[in-house]
Amino acid sequence: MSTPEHLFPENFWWGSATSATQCEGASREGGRGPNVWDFWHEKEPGKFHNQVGSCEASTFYKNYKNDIALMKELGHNSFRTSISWSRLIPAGTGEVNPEAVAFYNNMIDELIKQGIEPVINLFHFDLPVPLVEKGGWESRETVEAFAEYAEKCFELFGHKVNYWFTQNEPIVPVEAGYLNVYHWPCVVDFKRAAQVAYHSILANACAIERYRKAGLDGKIGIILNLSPTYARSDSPEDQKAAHMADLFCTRAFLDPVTKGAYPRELVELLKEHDQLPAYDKADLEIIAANTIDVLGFNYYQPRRVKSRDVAPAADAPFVPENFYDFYEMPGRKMNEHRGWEIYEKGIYDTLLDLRDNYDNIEVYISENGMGVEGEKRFEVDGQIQDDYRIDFISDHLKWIHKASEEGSRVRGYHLWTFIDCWSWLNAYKNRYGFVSLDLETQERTIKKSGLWFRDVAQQNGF
Ligand code: BGP
Repeated sequence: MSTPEHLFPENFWWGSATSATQCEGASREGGRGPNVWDFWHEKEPGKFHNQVGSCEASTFYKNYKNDIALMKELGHNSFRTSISWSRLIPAGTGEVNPEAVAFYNNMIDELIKQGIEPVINLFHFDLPVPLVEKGGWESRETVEAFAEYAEKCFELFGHKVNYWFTQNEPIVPVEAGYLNVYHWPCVVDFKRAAQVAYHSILANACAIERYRKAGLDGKIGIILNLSPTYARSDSPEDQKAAHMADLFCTRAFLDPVTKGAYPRELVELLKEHDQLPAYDKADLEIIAANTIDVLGFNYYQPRRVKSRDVAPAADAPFVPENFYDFYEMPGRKMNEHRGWEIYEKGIYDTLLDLRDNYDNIEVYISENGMGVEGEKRFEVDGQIQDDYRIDFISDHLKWIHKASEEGSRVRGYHLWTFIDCWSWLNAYKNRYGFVSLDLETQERTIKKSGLWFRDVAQQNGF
């Protein structure tokens, strides 16, 4: 093999990511309690693509051994999944389910046995129903419940897991649930959204505090979906719009977890508009004292904005989009299946932002990927020829490599996802995996991109 043109730092993580609800299945087995997705699917199946819920997902709960062997075959040295809160503690608080303890122990042991670093996340949009019924993340009680759940996970698995993440994309339950009406509870209410956002950030800090108290010597962080914000033009109005979008969508999450405090400007703005969430001084101290060791950075698309053409009416409800409008750049490259722009350089711009403005925090790409509908049409001799995915990944890796050469402490790349998995409202519409899944038979078949990635991992570059 020739030396790769893009050689990555030693011990770079090559792998993929998924989450419990999206891959495990067996949602009514092994003593698992229902989570918000089970509850919502039962109520309104029509909201989900082809009415398919996560009940069976991609059967990782039963097939984890074979799936981990497959990961090994594809050169993975690391893999991220989450623990299902409602599997481990079905009522959200209190009693621990022994079958879940056995499953997660076996799964983690199997990864270690195969030489794959287990990267474990604690919360990926999947609140247990008893907590949903008590107000979900709007309630301070959920923060406490989460801290207890996290502590239990550290106690059970902390001696063998070196990398922990508290949450995946905390902005999603906030935006999708309380502003944009596409996750439960589907309301538009900024003040409630702000409460949920604040409680998620506080819960992250409380879990970190418990981790450090446990005296474990691994690393702990959070996973954020950071979309770099680009203004339509250099005009002061467009620049201001970009600044505001960045403040609400990025800095409102990134600053408290890395610097221990919210941007002053955001606090003042919410105060002025009477939108501050309820908070407690002692809790702010917990946030200040418990910042992350490592950041997971999910990257799919940039955020492009412009100034609003029309100012919001004086009595319009307070929402972030009162301060900016989204902008579709002419000629942009799109993944039409998902409706997301593809802009590879965005990953580099964010890595440099982290290098320059966030103390060059250790970071890894915890998700990046391309969902495609109807991949079957690309099948030749039983294998999906997903050259578009190979191009997508290598185009992003080039920018990651450049950022690394320029001093970013980027330490890994995980594709979303390993085996095609269930995706929230889109269920199985778009396929993201290195490995395709036959929904009838559950048969797994490696795609062309999986084999290509194995070579990249083996050469530590391409
Ligand atoms: C991220 C989530 C994942 C995954 C991915 C793809 O935001 O962390 O859970 O689903 O996006 O998005 P989607 O499934 O909506 O196509």
